Amino acid sequence: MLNTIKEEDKMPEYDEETKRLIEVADEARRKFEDADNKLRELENEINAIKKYLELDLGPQEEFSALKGQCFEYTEREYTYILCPFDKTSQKPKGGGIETSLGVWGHWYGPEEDKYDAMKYENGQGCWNGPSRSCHVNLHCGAENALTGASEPSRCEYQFEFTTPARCSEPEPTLSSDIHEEL
Ligand code: MAN
Repeated sequence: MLNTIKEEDKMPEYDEETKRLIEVADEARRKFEDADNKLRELENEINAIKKYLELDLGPQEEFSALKGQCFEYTEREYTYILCPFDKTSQKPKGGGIETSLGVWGHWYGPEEDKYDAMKYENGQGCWNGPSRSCHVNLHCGAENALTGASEPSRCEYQFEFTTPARCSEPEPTLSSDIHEEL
C-alpha cells in the first residue's frame, strides 16, 4: 500500500491562531518580494542612466544622436555592424553566426583630436591570437553611415564612419556679431 498515508503520519490541522499567523507571514513575504523586485528594477535603471551619463558624447554632446543606432556595411564576404558606444560585429553575408569584433572601449583619436577615432575591444577570441578589436575612423559627412570595413591585420578590424558630428561648426559671421550688438 504505497500511496496511502497512515492516519498517525498526517499533518495535524493548525489551530485558527496559527493559520492566521501563517497568512499574515505569507502576505508580508509577498509584499517584501514585490518591493525587492521593484528595488532591483530601479537599481538597473539607475545603473543604465549612470552609464549613459559617464559616456563622453563630445564637447557639445554632438555624438549623442548615434547612441542607440546601428549601421551596416556589406563587402564581398561579410556584413559589418557598428552600434556606436555599444558594439561592433561581423556576420557572414550568406547567413550564420554573428562574431563580436569588440564592445565600446574609448575614444582613440590623437591627443589634440580625440574624437577622430573610436576603439572597440574584447571581442570574440581569435584562434591562436588576441581577442578581436575594432578601430573606427570618423569623418565629416552629410549622413551618419558606415562607409568601409577591413581587416588590416588578422582579427584587428578597421571601420570608416561618416557623421555630421565630425564637421566643424561654421565661424559666426560678422553680420550676426553686429546684429547681436544692436
Ligand atoms: C573568421 C573571421 C575573419 C578572421 C578569422 C580568424 O573567419 O572573423 O575575419 O580573420 O576568423 O580566424
